Amino acid sequence: MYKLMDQYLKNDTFSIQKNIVDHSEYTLARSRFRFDDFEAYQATAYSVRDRLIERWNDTHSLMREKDPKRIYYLSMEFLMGRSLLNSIVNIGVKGQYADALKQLGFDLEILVEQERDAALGNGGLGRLAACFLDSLATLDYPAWGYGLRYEYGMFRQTIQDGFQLEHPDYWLNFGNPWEIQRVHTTYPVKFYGHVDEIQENNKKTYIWTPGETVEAVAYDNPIPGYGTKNTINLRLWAAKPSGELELDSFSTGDYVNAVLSKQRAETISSILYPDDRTYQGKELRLKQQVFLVSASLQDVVRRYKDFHSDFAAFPQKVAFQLNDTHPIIGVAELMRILLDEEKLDWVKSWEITTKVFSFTNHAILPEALEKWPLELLENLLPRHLQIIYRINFYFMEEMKKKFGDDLVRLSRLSIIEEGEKKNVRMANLALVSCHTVNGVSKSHFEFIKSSLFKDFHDMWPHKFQCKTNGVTQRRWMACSNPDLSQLITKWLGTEAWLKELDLLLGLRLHANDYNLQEQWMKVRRSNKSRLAAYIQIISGAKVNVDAMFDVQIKRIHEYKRQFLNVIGIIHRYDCIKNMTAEDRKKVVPRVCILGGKAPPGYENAKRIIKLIHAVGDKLNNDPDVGDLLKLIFIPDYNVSMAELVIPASDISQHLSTAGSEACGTGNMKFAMNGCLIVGTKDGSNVEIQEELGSENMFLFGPSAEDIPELRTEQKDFQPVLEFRRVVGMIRKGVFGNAEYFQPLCDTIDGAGDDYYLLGHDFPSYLEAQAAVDKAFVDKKRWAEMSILSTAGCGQFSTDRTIREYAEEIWNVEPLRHS
Ligand code: 26Y
Repeated sequence: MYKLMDQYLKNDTFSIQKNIVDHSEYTLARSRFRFDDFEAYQATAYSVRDRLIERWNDTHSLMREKDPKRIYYLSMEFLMGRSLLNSIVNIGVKGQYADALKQLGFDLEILVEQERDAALGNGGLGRLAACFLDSLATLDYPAWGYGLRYEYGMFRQTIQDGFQLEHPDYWLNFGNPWEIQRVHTTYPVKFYGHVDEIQENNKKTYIWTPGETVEAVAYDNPIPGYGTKNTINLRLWAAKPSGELELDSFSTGDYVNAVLSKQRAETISSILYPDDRTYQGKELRLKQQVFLVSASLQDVVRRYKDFHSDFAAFPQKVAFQLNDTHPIIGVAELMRILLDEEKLDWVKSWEITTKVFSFTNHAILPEALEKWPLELLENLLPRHLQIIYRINFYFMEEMKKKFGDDLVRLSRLSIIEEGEKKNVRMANLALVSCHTVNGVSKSHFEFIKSSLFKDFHDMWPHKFQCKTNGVTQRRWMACSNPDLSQLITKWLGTEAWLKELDLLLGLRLHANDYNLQEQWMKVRRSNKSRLAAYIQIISGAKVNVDAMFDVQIKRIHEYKRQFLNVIGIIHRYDCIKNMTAEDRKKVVPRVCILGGKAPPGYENAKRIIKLIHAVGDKLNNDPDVGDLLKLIFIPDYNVSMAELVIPASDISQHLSTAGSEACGTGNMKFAMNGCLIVGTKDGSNVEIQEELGSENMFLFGPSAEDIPELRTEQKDFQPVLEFRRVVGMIRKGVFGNAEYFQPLCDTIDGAGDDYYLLGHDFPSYLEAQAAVDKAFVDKKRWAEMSILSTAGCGQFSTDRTIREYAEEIWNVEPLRHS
């Protein structure tokens, strides 16, 4: 291996541009950036990649030999983060690489940080897809992920004067050693044009003549499992212009326009859409969805046909999981392929289609459900719209038989939303055509059954399942918290927990053991020092490592209530200011750390970021406060940042108003790493509490069932004095920018109805925070709680989630290498 890397290091093809200015803010900030390190990272990555390709080839051969049922995970987002460390941990060569690099004069830890994050996702939904791939590979499932190779992933966030600025994420600029371009694996994806109906052998046949064809080219990313040879594939599609276009224009002599349309075609896969929760009908986004599913389905059908002469066995060989409704247009696309290209009849095509698709819902807000204007579909996908109409026609006929003239119900069920402007409801299409729909936590499952999709659940309860999310312990413990992982292995006497997370339960036996507690807290402290050093580099602030690190990192959103956190911080500040010197001695010092990106068009989320900075400026520089309270915002939150912050957190906050977070997976990552949770009775917080016990968590506030009534009572509600005082301070300009913060303050008092119930939950939030302070002082008890938190997390591995999907939804078996 030493030789291999040495050879790569000397090889000219891997030398890179020397005048790099902005490789990565993070590495620059750490002041560790050396060109040598970057080259060494690349050499290492290529050498690891060679090993991955070998395993990938073996896996592929085995699949071809055995032809098992395969699972295809279709997702518009895969938030992969970095690959180097994860790959060498999974294939079991981390130690060897670290040694070899040392001999060459490099430090693996530093090289790892040279890699740019593959940020092809917004947040939870995309990261879940990435964790799923890790578990699918580890559990030996014959699986592939399909997604888009966005040239610009999630925007890069910088902060200027406390305001968020968005910059394009040029993550591919320095090459991507983890992908293999398959120049010969391309498929045409068609858009626009018209459909002709012709008679062929006494049968109506539909011929779609597209107005635009874009070629999809495959890029493969090998995903190695942990402790197995199984290496699955993440195939990402990039758009390249189709040759046909050029020919057309060539014949009309319009060379310049040919080149321009070539450029337009390439924009399809150029940018990841930020999730701004309320749905926006953007044509390009729909084109991206079609592009993903059409290329993927053509690829799957081709692979199937290599082994089978007809489609009878298709449902026994193929399962598609749709990550939310984003790829649901795939239903119409598969129907089109079967009807128009494979010449199957409607009944057969529909039977096959409804047996292969299942979908996961991740939404709570009805307004986040995608619906596309009928006109848009008619123009962009004329043949698909015909198919959707026909699906809806048969569905409505069936419903009429069932519900007679209950027109209100029929109109709710219909895939087509009537009205002045008609829409196609993608969730309804999914519910009609998928054999299974699943929620992502117990509470979310109850919600979709009783509210979001009630009509469908009343009719087809058998279609509904609950699959609580998880996270992979390989990335979120073994890679990001190696010292704690080693300690766990030492005390459990095995590293089998990396594949069977339930084994963490064994830590309960030792939670009270002084030796474990001491070692545990020592590791946690050294993780905190690492984070403190980073904070000093980015902000200049020196934080006290023995203070409580109180963290909230996630996308910035009103429903996630970072604002409640800030109001709590201001209140704490205000209390400290008004204390006697004697009382100040009793205050438990805290470093409050926030991080997250606001969707670019979401003004109130951006105001929250500015407020965090404004409050931080004030209290961080107040000599009365000193080390008792600090507020730090970490810019450009992403997967790698989470890997640094999570192992260093004492408490983390998960404050969404009950009934608004579908699941939440950040909380699982924190809890696994021994960080205690302050949270509401929402999403997976509730399930985590069931496992850890309420004595090891700080849950507060109402349950989801109480929320509708509380909302109706809001008109007459008067928040407590402390809450009003804080809001008054913001309004009065104590933190400057009084005018800019007014609209934010209006959402919680005065003009606003405090939809997210910050005022209502504030007293119980303060109680929870007071309980945290009290607990933190008792070091022994805190260490025990922290160990018990990790011990109780066995359920929250995606290994458990994936097994449930495999057994209860996909009906697929592992395929083990001999
Ligand atoms: C329509 C579009 C622009 C869009 C794009 C992304 C809409 C939604 C999303 C992303 C949603 C998402 O990330 N949902 C989160 O899924 C996680 C995994 O299930 C949950 O843990 C989390 O609660 C939920 O907010």
